[in-house]
Amino acid sequence: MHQEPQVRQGDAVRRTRRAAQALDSMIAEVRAGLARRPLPELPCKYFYDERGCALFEEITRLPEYYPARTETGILAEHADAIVDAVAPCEIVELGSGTSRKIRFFIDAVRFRGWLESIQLLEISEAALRASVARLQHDYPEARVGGVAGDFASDLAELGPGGGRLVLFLAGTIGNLHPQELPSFFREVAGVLEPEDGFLVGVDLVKDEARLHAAYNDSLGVTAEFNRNILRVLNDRLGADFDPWDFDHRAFYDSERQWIEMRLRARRSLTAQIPAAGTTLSLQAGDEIRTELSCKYTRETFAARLRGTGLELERWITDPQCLFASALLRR
Ligand code: AVI
Repeated sequence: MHQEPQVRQGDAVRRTRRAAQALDSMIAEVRAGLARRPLPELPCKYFYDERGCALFEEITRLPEYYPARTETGILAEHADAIVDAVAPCEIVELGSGTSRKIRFFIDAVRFRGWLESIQLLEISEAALRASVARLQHDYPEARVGGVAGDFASDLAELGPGGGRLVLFLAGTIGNLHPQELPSFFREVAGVLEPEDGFLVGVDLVKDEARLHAAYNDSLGVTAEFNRNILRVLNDRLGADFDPWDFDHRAFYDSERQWIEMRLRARRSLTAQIPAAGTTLSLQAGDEIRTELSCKYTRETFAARLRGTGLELERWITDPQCLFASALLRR
C-alpha cells in the first residue's frame, strides 16, 4: 500500500497542529520542568533553535564526539543491504536535522528504481525547510514533504504507510527517558506496515573516559550548546537568564547507563520567565538537568522493545562496538 502525496502545493512543509501551538506546549513543559525538585529540568528538544542546530552540527565534527562519524561509517557500509532487506519506496526520517545521512538510503533506493517519496519530521522549522528544499532539488523525481513537529508526539502526522523505511539516526533515541521508549515504539509500530523497516541509531555502553570526553569537549562547543537552551528561553519566553551565570556539567551515571547534562549556577540568582508566568531561584551550585543521553547494549535495547509490537531484526555495529544500527520490524 502506497500513501497519497502529503505535499501541499506551494508548500512542502506542513506544520502540525502541535507545532502551531508550540508556544503553549513549550510554556507548559518549561513551567512543569522547572518546578521539579530536587532537580529542575528542561526538555532537551529546546536546544534546537537555529543556533542550537548549528552548534550540534559543530559537535558532530569534534574529534571527541565519536557517534556521528561512527554511524556514518556503519551506514556507508550497510545502507545497501538494509535497503535490499526492506525494499522501500518511501524514506522517512524522524528528527532529520540537516538530513545528510538519509542520502545513503535515498541513493540506494533510487539506484534500484524504487524511489517515490521522502518525508522528514523535524522540530526546527528552519532546518526542516532547508532540508526539504535541498532534497527536492537533488531528487526531483521524488515527492519530498516535511512535517514540522515532535517525533515524540506527532508521528500520526506521517499518515498511513507501506513500503516505508523510517530512520531515527544519531543516537537520538538516547535522548528519550528509558521509560518513554515503550510508548514511543508502540507509536512507531502504528505507522508501519509489516513489510516496513525502522532503523534506529543506538549509542552503546562503553568505557567511561570516552563517553565523558564526548560530552566535555576541549573546545567547549558542548558547553555552549548546553547554555543555548537558556538563550532559547530568553528568545521565546522573554526570560532573562544570563547563560554565563551557568557552568556546563556532563557526567556518566554508570548505574543508569546514561550521560546526564546539567547547567550549574555559578551564583545565587533569580530568573524571570514572563511568558510562563514563573521565576526560578537558584543558589550557587544548584543545577538544572538539560539532557539525558542513554547508552544501550544489545540486551538492554532489546529489553525495551518487549511488548511494543516491534522486533529486532538486525544489529549492526562498527568494529569497535561504539555504536549500533538496529533494524526493527513490526
Ligand atoms: C542529538 N543527540 C543524539 C546528541 C547526544 O549525543 O545525545 C545531543 C548531544 N548532546 C550533547 N552532545 C550532543
